[in-house]
Amino acid sequence: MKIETIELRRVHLPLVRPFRTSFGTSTEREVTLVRVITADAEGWAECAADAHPLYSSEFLDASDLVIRDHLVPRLQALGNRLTAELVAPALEPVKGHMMSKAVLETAILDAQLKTTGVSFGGYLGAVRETVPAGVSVGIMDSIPELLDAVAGYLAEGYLRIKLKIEPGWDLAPVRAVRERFGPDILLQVDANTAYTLADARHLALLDPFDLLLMEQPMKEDDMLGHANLAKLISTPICLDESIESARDAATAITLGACSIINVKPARVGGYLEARRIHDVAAAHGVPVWCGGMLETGVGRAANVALAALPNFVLPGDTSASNRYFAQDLTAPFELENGHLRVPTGPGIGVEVLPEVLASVTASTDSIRF
Ligand code: NPQ
Ligand code: MG
Repeated sequence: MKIETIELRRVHLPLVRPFRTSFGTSTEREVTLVRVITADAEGWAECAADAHPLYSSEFLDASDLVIRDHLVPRLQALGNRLTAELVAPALEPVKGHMMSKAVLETAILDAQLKTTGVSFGGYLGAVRETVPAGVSVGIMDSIPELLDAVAGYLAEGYLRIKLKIEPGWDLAPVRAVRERFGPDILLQVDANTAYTLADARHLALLDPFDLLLMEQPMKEDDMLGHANLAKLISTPICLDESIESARDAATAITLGACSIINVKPARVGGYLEARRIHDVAAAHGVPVWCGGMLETGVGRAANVALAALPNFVLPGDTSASNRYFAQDLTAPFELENGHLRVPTGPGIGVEVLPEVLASVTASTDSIRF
C-alpha cells in the first residue's frame, strides 16, 4: 500500500449527559480522528484516548505527539511494503502507547479493506449479522436518578446493564436495581480499579445479587490480587485495564485472575491483537465481550464487527450512538430489538458526514507520507 497523506484531526463532541466513573466525569468526548489517504481509498479510525490520563496513562495530546514523531516515521520506513498486518511489528520497538498504535493500524486496515472490497466483519471472522447491545450506566447523584436512567435504557431495549461503581456507590445501587427490575435482567458492575484486596469482604456482599461479572475491581498491574480476590467472592471477575495483549490474557487466565475478558481493540493495540485475545480466551473456554470507549460511529462500526466473532458471547458496551451523542459523526447506530447491525460495506462500512465533521473539528494536521 502506498500512503500519500495521514491526517490527524481533533474533534469535540458534546455528550448527551455527563458520564461519571470512579476516575472522573466527562461532559464531552474529545477524540483524534486519523484519515489515511491512498490513491485507491481513504481509511478512517479514531484514537480512543481521553483528554486526561485517568482511564490509562494515555491521553490525546501525548497520542498526537507519539503518532507524529515516533510511530508514523516507522511506517514511512516500510515504504510501499506497508500493510495493516505489518503495522504492529513495525511499531513494536516503541513501548506502550497501545491506543496510538491501534488508531494507525485501524485506519490503515480500513484503507486496505476498502481497496479490496472486504468488510471488517468479513476480515475478522464475524459469524453474526447483529450483536446484542449492553449499556454502561454512570455513577449518579442519587438512587432515584439511577433507577430512572436504567428504566429508560431497558425501555429502549438494552439487553444488559452495567453499573459503574466505586467505594460508597456499590451495594445500594446494585440492590436498588435488582429490587426494582428483578432477577432476570442481565446486570454487571465496573469499578475501573477503585478497590483493593482489603475491600474483599465488602465486595463479597455483592455475591447474592447474581451479577454476570465484576469488571476491574483493582489496579491494572495487580494480576495476583485479582487471583486472590477471585477466591474470596463468587461473582466472576472480568479484567479490562489489566489486559493489554494476548499474552496478558493468557497470564490472567492461567493465574485465575479473571474468568471473563473485556476486549477493547484500542487498549490492546488494534483489531488484530483483539482477535488474538478472542482466540486465546476461546481456547481456554473463557467468554469475552466487546468494551467501549465512548466511540463515535467511526470506532463503533469496527467494534460492532469485532463483537460478531464467535466467542463474543456476552452483550458488549456497544451501545447505540444516541447513548452518548445527539449528533454522531456517521449515520447513527440504532437499536433493533436490543441489537446493533454489523456493517457489511467495505472496511468499517460507515461514512463520516462531511458537514458534521467540519462543525466539530478543532484542528487538523496533515502529514505528507
Ligand atoms: C470502561 N467504558 O469499560 C470504559 C471506561 C471509560 C463504556 O464504561 C472518555 C474516554 C470517557 C474514555 C469514560 C465504558 C470514558 C472513557 C469511561 C472510558 O471501563
Ligand atoms: Mg471497564
